[in-house]
Amino acid sequence: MLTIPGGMLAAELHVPGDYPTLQTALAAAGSGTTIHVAAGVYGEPLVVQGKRVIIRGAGADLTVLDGFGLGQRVLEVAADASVTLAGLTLQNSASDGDGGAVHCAGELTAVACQFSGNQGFRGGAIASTAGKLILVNCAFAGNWASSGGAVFSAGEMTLINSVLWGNGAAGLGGGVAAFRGSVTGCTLVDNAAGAGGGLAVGFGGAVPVANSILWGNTAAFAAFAQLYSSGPVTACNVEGGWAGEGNLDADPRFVDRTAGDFRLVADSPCRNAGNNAWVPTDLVDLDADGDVAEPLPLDIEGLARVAEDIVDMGAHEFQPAGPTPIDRVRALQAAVQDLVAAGVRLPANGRPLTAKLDAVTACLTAGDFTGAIDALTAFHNQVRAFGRTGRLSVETAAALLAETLSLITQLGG
Ligand SMILES: [Ca+2]
Ligand SMILES: [Ca+2]
Repeated sequence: MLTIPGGMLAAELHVPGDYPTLQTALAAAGSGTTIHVAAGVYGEPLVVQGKRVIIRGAGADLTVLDGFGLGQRVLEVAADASVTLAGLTLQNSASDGDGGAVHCAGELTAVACQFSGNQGFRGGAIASTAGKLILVNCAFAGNWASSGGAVFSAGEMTLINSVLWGNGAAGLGGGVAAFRGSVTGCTLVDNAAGAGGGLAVGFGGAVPVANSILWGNTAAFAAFAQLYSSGPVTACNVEGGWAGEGNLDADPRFVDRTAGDFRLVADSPCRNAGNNAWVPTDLVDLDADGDVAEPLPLDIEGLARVAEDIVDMGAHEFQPAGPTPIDRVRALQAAVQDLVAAGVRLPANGRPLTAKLDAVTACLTAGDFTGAIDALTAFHNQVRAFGRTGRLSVETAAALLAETLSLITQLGG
């Protein structure tokens, strides 16, 4: 039990450990409770009223809240309630009303959740009718509604780092229909609608869309196949093109679109084509470091959100391979120079070491890996000699030797 401001106790409950069902745990939970739901498939219609709760699964692949196609939605959030869903899948849920899986009149946050095969009137997966909706690192696939195939939001919606794939709506917004808020770092592919196959946003208010990919979406109104919006669209890859700073119209080159793998290949035009000014803040503290004001640190896979200094378009950041051999030699040079600058007394200001590293760089630049390995071996022996004679401390020599041997291994030595 942790004490939180106001003297309340933030309790932790476990299902099925403490309570056999989610319903009974929710009924017993005080405001501020986190309910941990073990791996498994759960089929109970849930209602949350008058409290703030966190429902945390074991991971979206493991903990499933299933509607079993019975025509009852999985979760109802009352106007006086706030619910956070994390690490869950909500699937096969349906309702004649708004929100096939979740209807929210209060506040809803979903982090690292999947929503699939849900169906509702407005919002096949989620309808937020008045309150606040925050969606981070979520995936929506195969949801259907009259408008807002996956998500319908009449209130404030913040949609971040999420994938919307193969959702559909008869009217507006095959992926999402939203009145207010923002969309950043999302991938919307192969959704379909009457208008706004991927997104339909704004309706008079401006909903900025940034750092996102809208590709392969379709609509009866072909001019609005990807997007139906009067708001700013910045640093997005939109099939067919869209006006706005930094926008592209180029095949995004996903790893495997037909399999729903929307990671970028190395030569994707979306790599390093986003705008860092649009990276949102870490509202939900994805990295659990207590800092919610920092720029979002992670992408939808939990990898670095900004790699290679510039954010990518879409929910997935391309992760470069490790440093090149030349980068590693430069780092060794810098380490030697730092030692000299710090007053470590080496002959000729460390020239016996740096000259050997210069030879390594020359060989690498010429493509001579055998020569590079020989020069690295010479550097290795010189470091070891300086370690033996006490010119380098044991720790410093060991660190340099370890990096040198690792680099020799990288070069095939
Ligand atoms: Ca990048
Ligand atoms: Ca954080």
